[in-house]
Amino acid sequence: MATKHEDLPVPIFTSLEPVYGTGSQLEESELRLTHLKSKFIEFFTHPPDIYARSPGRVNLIGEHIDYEGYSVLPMAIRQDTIIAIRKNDTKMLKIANVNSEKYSLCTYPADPEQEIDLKNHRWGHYFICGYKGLYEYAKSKGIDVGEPIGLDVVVDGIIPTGSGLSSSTAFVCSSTIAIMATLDMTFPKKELAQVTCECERHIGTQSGGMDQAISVMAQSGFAALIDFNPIRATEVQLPAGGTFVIAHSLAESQKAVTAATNYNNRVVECRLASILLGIKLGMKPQEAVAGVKTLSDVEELCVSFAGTRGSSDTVLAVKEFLNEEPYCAEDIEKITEEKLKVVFANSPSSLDVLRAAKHFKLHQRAAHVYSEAKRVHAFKDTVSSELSEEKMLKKLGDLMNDSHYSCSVLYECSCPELEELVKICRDNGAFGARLTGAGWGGCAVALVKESIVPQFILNLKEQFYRSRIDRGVISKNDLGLYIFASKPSSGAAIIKF
Ligand code: NG1
Ligand code: MG
Repeated sequence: MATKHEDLPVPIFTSLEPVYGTGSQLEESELRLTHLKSKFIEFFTHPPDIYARSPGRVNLIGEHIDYEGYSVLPMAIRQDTIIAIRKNDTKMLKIANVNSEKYSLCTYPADPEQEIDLKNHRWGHYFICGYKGLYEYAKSKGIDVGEPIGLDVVVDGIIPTGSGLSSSTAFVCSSTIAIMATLDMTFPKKELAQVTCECERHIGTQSGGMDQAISVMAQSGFAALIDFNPIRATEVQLPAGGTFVIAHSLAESQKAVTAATNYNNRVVECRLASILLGIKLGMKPQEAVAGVKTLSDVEELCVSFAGTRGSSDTVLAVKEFLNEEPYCAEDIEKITEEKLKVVFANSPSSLDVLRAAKHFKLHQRAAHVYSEAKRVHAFKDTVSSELSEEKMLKKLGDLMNDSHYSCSVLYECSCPELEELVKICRDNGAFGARLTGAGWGGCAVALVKESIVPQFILNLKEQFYRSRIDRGVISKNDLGLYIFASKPSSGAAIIKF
């Protein structure tokens, strides 16, 4: 049997064409690498040994379900983060950025055991996520990597931050891969996808593995259905007549900073919803508290329940057993027969959530997760169906619209700017539009008929961005960073340039 690409290591290239294609993109990338190299020499007086790049992604459908164990369907975008790296003998990690005005030099000890100071967020922390995570992983596999080494590093990232396009993951993955290559280690891509997911959790978010999986494993020209436990990527060919347009709402979502009230809050709510469902569906409270981690853990119980009503719909159990009114901690503790502080005793970031939360919307969050998980498979099935292209695009658009509604109303991870943007996308002829990534700001993605893309982008510039340029929120010259069409791009690579 042919080896699957996910079983292969991250590719090593000596030229840029296989990564960036031909034409103007290639020229731009060559210039970028030459610039990165000269910056490296400027900072450290010698050139780097190698470069590693990892792309951002846009999630087409399947939002906030990866950490619940459900499959998602993202594609990599061309925008990426490149790390230039070389060993030093100072026992320090010196992390510089080509944009040194915005990101000043960060230094850390070359110590994989160091704690990341989460209360004082610094941009260099994401590199340390990779450094710590990789050493931990090597140790767990019994690989002898010798004394921890110091590193000179320069970062060049072109994914807008806080945009829901995984700038953080591109940074963590390219860092991890650069360090891995410097230490002469190599792992299959699917293993690296898992490792980098664990690396990024050092920043304090209880992330699922979607972003790392697509960033590491993407294949040019294809979106991917990503499954978890174990991680797997299946190529998905998108219909040729449609293009995904990505547009930034210009509301920045700082996920690492707002984790306790936004992202981790939802992870905790999903865990509580799954424990309660487990108990209502027959598990002993103690057993549910100890054993149930995600909504996918109790899916079978929900399906059996639905069966008694002649259905297979998991949402039926949610409707039957979880109240629509928000729960307070005491309501939940009556059912779990355990203090929430005890349930989450091993997770400091969950305890932060408990301190910040007034109530928990378990019905709504579980209804979102179960229905969104189904939409991902409906999307995949539609793409491989025999429908005419027009009908296929329409159906995909409808699924995207339903996903957005669920994110907005049930999961409450939208914001006014995203609502306005999604509406403008639909008013201008998109088959469908939705927020993408964690939400609470960041980008929307719209599925648009290929032939109207230029006009669509012009209309958005006029109807959404013009007033923001006039108010000085962004500069006209930067518009290309905030709205662009994207085809599925290639995954991580090591470059010896
Ligand atoms: P963003 O915030 O777009 O990088 C996050 C998570 C994903 C996934 C989505 C929501 C990280 C690194 N990524 O993405 O795993 O849960 O939100 O679908 O935290
Ligand atoms: Mg992120």
